[in-house]
This record gives sequence, C-alpha cells and structure tokens, in this order.
Amino acid sequence: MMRSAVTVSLLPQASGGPFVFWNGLEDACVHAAALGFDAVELFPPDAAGLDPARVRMLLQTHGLAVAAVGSGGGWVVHRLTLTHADAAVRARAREFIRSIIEVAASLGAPAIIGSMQGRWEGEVSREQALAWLGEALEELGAAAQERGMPLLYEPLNRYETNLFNRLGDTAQWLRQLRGGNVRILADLFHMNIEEADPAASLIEAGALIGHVHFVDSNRRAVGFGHTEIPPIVAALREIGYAGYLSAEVLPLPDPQTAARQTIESIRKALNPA
Ligand code: LER
Ligand code: MN
Repeated sequence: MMRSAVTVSLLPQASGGPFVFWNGLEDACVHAAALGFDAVELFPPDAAGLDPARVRMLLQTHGLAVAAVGSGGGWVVHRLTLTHADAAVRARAREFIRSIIEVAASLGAPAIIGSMQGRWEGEVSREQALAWLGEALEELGAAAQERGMPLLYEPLNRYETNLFNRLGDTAQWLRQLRGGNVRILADLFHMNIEEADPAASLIEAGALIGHVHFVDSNRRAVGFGHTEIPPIVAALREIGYAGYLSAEVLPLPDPQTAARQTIESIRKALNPA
C-alpha cells in the first residue's frame, strides 16, 4: 500500500526550492494532518537542526510519520559533496550524511543523498568520481543498515549532476556495489526530463525503488503539469512498491493549495473512479 507524504523545508537558505511547507515543523504538521497526509519529509539544515524528542512529540500529536530526511543542507549551506576534489571536503560530506542517517533512523526514516553526490569536473574524472561515490554509498549504506534503514540515492536531471541521470543506469551501477542497502529515489520531475519511458524505467529498476518524489513535469503539484500519472502508478504497483509518494514540489501558487492538490492527486491515482 503506497502512502502519502509532503515536504517541509527547515532551511531558509533553500528558498526557491521544491518544498511545500516553510513555516516550521509544527505548522507543517498541522496542515499535513488536516489534509490527511500519512507523513512529512524533512529537509533540515543539518542533523542538529532536528531535535528527535520534539519531532516525535509533534508526529504523535498529529498522527504523522517521517517519510525521509534529506541531506541537501550539506550542499546548500556548506558546499560539501561526496565527489569533491579535496579529500577533506569529501570526508566532511560523509560525516554530514552519517549524522543525518542517525537522526533519520531515530525517527524511523531513511536518509536521502541527492545534491550531496556532486558532479565530476575539472581534475576529477568521471571514473574517479564514481569510485568515490561508490565507496561512500557502501560505507553509508552499511551505517544505515546497522540502524535498520535503507539509504536512498537519487539520480538527478542533467542540470544538477552529470553522475547518474536515469534510473536504469543507476540500478545497473548500484547492483554491483557491496552491501545492497542502497535504494533509488525516483523523482518524477527529473525522470520527466531524462527518461524515455518513466513507467518502463521504474519496472527496470524494480525492487531497487525505495522512495518516490511525486511531482509533475514542471515541478509543481501533480495535476498542475502534464505528466501522465496512471502508467507510473501502474508500474509502481507492478513492482510491488509499498513506500511513499512524497510531494517534493514547488509551493505554488501557495503551500496550502500545492498540498491540497497533491493529496487529491494521490487519492485519485491510488483509487481511480
Ligand atoms: C532533491 O530531492 C532533488 O530532487 C534535487 O533536485 C535537489 O533539489
Ligand atoms: Mn527529488
């Protein structure tokens, strides 16, 4: 059974980013629960930006779960990436993500590696970048496994990374890493740019799909763009996907409308008339 989630940014520097709620966790929980979402997906500045006791109290009060915790604050605030030419920066990037994995696991959620993957450029070859990324995913995947969680890795569109842009390439590469605890985050916005056939690519990645960013072609709430959702949901059903459809969407025309449009789209997608 797929569940619904909505994103919350706790990071003012991410302004302009694809997150629905921006006015603190409590406000987000009130609105998410009122609309009937199952969970919130959190984008904190860093691990210390989440107080697990307070988050758990808010979740319990509002009957919500945490779907996932993003690590992009490490890029947005500190410019850390796992493929940086400087070994000290790469090491700090790993530690940053490790601490996100720990706080996420304490909330029963997986961590996401998206923008923290970086890109290959300058003195760093693609082969070198992928070797560093692979080692990091093996190490961090094991850290997540110790805490009973998968680790989510997100292929991004070509304007955000030159490492992996498509699910099929990602799946093939992940299958040869050690550990087997890294799952793919399939973001329908990136997929709209990069995939020839989004539904077929989901089927190709199969059991590796661990999370979905449920978003339309223009990065607005599903229904406000032109992505055809029924074949995508049929593909997710076919592969037995039972995770979240999480609205990582622009808060347009305003957070409340984007959230309402999302929950209506999820209900329609999961229970077509
Ligand atoms: C993160 O989930 C993502 O999709 C990237 O485009 C960073 O915004
Ligand atoms: Mn995403």
